Amino acid sequence: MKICVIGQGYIGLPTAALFTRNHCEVVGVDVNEKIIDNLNNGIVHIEEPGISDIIKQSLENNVYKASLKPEKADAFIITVPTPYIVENYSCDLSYVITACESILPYLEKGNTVIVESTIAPMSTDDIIKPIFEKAGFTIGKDLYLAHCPERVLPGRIIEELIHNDRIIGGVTPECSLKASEVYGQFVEGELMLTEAKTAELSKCMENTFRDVNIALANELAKICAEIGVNALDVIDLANKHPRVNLHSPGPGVGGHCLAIDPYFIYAKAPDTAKIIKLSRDTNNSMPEFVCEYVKKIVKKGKIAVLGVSYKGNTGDDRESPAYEIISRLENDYTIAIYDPHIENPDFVEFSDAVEDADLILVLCDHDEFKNMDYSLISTDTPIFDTKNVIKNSPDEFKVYNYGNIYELNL
Ligand code: SAJ
Repeated sequence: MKICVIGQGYIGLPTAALFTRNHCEVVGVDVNEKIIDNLNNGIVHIEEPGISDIIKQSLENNVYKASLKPEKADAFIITVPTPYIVENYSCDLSYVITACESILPYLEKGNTVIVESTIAPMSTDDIIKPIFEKAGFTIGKDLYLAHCPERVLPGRIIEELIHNDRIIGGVTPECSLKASEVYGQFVEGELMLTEAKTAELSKCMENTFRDVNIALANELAKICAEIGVNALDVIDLANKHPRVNLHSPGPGVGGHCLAIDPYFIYAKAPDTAKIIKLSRDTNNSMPEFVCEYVKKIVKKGKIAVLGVSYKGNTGDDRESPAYEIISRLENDYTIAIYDPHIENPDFVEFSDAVEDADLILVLCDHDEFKNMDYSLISTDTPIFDTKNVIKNSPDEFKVYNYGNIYELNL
């Protein structure tokens, strides 16, 4: 089977790599000329275990090539970004539409087209399908169209692409069958056949489920701060119930999935998606809440911010709530940022960040913060750990977290 994968990013490249390892020929298409040149020379631009070796081997075996242009193939897989439109939170399909249009000259009867990018419910039926119909194809008869969202954890992408169950949402049942034949080349998890709109909403709801649950945990943290209860103990104890799984409060929700996908649903049904919107608002309110308590701990001086990634042990700071917290504080305080996973000329080393600091503000659960070098920190400097990552601080340090910030109101 020959496959053309449009978009050679975090999902497209590993997907392309796995097809080549399973006896398929792959053309990986991207608009970025440098990425294409590098890939054709075996230089991989994403940091993900295993990919580089597979791509090098596939280049040697002549089963992979990167290109600025699509080619004729049996199946086309679209893995391009879908940002959200800031004014109305709806899903920006422009890259997906451009990608669909770019393959039109190469499409032949009997081909399968799969959109993997996360898209708002109804996008396949209302917007993507007409692109191919206008070009003369009859979906389900001579062209097979499906939405098959990815679900992977960075750092484990290869493993999860192979083993995770996969939603296959065809525009017609024939489309689902054809798309499942494509993924059957390497997926060992279950291929769950459904309609495109169900697949779209399932993907958005997976991330919405987490966002809503995190909002509940964040609301609990606020309630506990107000009424004087240890929120972290409440969560630990409630979670001993076999059917309860309270999530963890934090400084807000970042990343390119949880902080965005719920809006795709909200934008489709704004009068009805009340819990979803309120959860987004609650999570978006956390930076302000963190700053309110920072001000209760220290009125002025230097704050050492530890960690600005949206997620622990990654260098990914997309939509990170840390940046809103910093911009809310920087007028009143001197801010020194340390993040061992992000290279930024404005950031400083740990020792420089904590030296003479009036507050250490932990905004990310990188492993490095579990065991910090406390000898570099003055025992007079309070620590506010918004991710509950610090477990073994020496007794002489005052550590605030969502378990005890209510003390600041007493
Ligand atoms: N967070 C909390 N409290 C928690 C859990 C997370 O505040 O209890 C915060 C994190 O600090 C982070 C944000 O939420 O800022 C998102 O982190 P995450 O690890 O929950 O999610 P993502 O965005 O990295 O990855 C999600 C995953 N989806 C689900 O778990 C349902 C992943 O499986 C998907 O592949 C990915 O979105 C995606 O591509 O959609």
